[in-house]
Amino acid sequence: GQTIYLDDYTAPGWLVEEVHLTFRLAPEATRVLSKVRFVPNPDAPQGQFYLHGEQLSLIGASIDGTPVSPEVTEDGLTCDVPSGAFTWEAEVEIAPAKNFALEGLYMSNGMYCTQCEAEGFRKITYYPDRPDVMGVFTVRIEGEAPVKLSNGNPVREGEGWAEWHDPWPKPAYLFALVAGDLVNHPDSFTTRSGKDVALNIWVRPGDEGKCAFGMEALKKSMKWDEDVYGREYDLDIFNIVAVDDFNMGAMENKGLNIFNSSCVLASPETSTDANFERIEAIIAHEYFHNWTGNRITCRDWFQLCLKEGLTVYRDSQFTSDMRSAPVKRISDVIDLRARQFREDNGPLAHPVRPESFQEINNFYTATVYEKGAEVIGMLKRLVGDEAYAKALDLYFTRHDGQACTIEDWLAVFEESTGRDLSQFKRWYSQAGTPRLHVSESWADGTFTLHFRQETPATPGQPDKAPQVLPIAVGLIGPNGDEVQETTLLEMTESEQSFSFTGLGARPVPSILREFSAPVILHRESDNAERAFLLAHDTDPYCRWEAGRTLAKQALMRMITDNAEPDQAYLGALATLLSDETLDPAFRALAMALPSEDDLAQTLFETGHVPDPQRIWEKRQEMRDAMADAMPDLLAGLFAAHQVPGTYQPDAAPAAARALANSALALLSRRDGGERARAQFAKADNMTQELAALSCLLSIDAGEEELKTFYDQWHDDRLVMDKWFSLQVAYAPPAQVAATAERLATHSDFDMKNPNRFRATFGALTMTPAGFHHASGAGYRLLADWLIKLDPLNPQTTARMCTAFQTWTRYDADRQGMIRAELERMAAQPKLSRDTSEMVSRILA
Ligand code: B3K
Ligand code: ZN
Repeated sequence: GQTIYLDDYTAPGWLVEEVHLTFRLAPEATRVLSKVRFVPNPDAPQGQFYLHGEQLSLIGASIDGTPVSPEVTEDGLTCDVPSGAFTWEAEVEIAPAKNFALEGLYMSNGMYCTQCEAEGFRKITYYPDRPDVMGVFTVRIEGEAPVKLSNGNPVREGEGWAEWHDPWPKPAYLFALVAGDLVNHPDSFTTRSGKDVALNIWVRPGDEGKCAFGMEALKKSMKWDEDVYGREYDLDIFNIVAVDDFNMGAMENKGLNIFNSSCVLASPETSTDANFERIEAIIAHEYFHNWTGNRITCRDWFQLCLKEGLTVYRDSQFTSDMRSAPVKRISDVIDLRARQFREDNGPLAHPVRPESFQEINNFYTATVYEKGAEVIGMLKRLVGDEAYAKALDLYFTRHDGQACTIEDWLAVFEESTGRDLSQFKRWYSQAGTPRLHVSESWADGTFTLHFRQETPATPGQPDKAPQVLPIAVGLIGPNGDEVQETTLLEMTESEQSFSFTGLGARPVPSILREFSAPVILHRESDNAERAFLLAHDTDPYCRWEAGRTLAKQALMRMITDNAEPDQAYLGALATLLSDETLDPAFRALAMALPSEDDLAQTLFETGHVPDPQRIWEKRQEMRDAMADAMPDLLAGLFAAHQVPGTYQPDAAPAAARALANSALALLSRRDGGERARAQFAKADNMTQELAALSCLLSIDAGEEELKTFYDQWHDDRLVMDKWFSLQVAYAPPAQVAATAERLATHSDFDMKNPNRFRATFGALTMTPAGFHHASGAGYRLLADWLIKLDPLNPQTTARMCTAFQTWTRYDADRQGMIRAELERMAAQPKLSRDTSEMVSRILA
């Protein structure tokens, strides 16, 4: 494949003033007429006129009304054009009903919809499909569908047609069109300057009852962005559409956000607490893109983190404000370690701003999104809240309407704070997770922390320079009182020491409070000290981390030395769980053991070859030990956190359910599933029903309940996804692959639907003892299905290849089997650019 480099960027020779599009919709033969006003870019040489275009049949083209015969290739066309401004017109034909890649214009359950980011617009018509070309779009839709939507404001409509106009210049990736038999859940919002905005969530008939929660989340997001960032909405109407077949979560098209139905439809009966929280966050995320992404967009796709890192950061601030900030921070750390550290530690490691790619869709990663957000969090910590607000105001005023770079972003911080951010900028260019080693010394009332940072080599980057690390530290005295409140140390060297003077006794340090930098902290410490921090630290993240480290050390000793479950850990956990002053959500998080994947990585890094089966067994043993060590405490927690009355998805009742259900999972290991069965039978919401069913499946029970669940929900697509993934995730390790294989033959399986495919095969890859089973059946099955999916849907196929990114951790047999599967995939004729890039990077 062809590689694109950041350094090769050149400005566009031609700019777009206006675009008029007419769609004559038909499933097999949609005609797209385009009329584009091009003007020479005064700041760049014009060069050869080039328009992107893929899988289009060109019917005809003209320039200023005179027919032309452009030179058409597989991915675009060139044409001789006048030297001044001109009007380009073209008519193309496309077949949305045959588009299973779900990129460009496609159909989902008879409804037309689009997905253009990153480079899907070129599958709709010939166009300069790059984010630094921004035009004002007018769109006419012709067809039988009763509802026809596009970006911006509605202009006119008549029998069989509708016209939309978007006054804000935008790149083609933000274009959207929807047409179908849809019903809406309407509402409205008045902006702080008094403008009325019509709000709609459009869904398939039958789903009307699942829109209210998303609508409330939208209104909260609109208000929050005004209050916190001073950003108002800028059109008369804001539409959200739910689509069943969608490659990702959602898309921020200007004024017409398109959502995977799993990320917007919610009801107590069909959605879990986790679903509700995720929907609220994604609605906010897409809405916040209206300023960070749409009004200010990216110059080129290398700058993706400019909009994604910032928007993830903004949505995490929103969730912290709506729910519990400490719980959100801890959940984000868990997620960052599970997905971003995993990526950073393997063959797919890349900088937050990548420097080259073959297929940009492969770079919508945890590194660009979540590490990109961490970088902004560090920046805010370093400059302070006020300076952050000032820099953001400058960013919005200076760059409104522009396509920008990371340099533009950092410049507003440098100018508004006077800081030199050249070293900080390494966070954007250097891949890999820094390891931060710390040791301590104590003499004459002075306590000193000695830090050393190093970042392991990553593909293409053998040597790493020191980064700017904001390290938030507090000190706790021997009696448990905080003697030094949180202070921010700014580390810039490879090795650096910081002293605290005038102390009466040697303190215990609480380091990396709030997880102030995305690093792996190495600190020699003993169980007694960790238990002390678990009991006394005032920082919730550090407190949780102390417990996690205790659990991890205990599990590591069980795996490597056959040790018994650590009584000190179990005792400390029991103390924490009994503390009624602690948020139940925090206690539920403290109860969760480090994941199998986390343990595998830690084993690998400490010189062991991880055995997935053994990791699974030892975790099970630890869970049994937890159940045995505190039966009364667990039963008490379970009983005390039952939530009476009507289901509410808010943080407080959700936290109570989380704690009760964590207790239930352990209790079920010893009560034969009695409590879980009772909960399943009386559940009136999906959180309780699914938790009970999971508990039963995890103890090899629940056969009956699984059937009941199917009978109850077989008509609900989103709940059926849960039915598929649950069975794979809770099968005994030796049965995981066989279960996924059997489910793929079920009449409700549909490989063309990404949600269903991920429910089945994503569950396989996220069940390590099953996926990595020594038989190799998991690897074979996944490769078989990825080979089948690739010709239909390259994006989802490529994304799921990441299951193999940890392969070099494992033993020679497993490595051999994985390599063989990757090579078998690589050898497929006509493998997509997406998948071939992923496979070759993983194998490299
Ligand atoms: N910007 C989209 C993601 C597009 C992915 C293209 N493969 C959703 C989001 O980040 O909000
Ligand atoms: Zn985004």
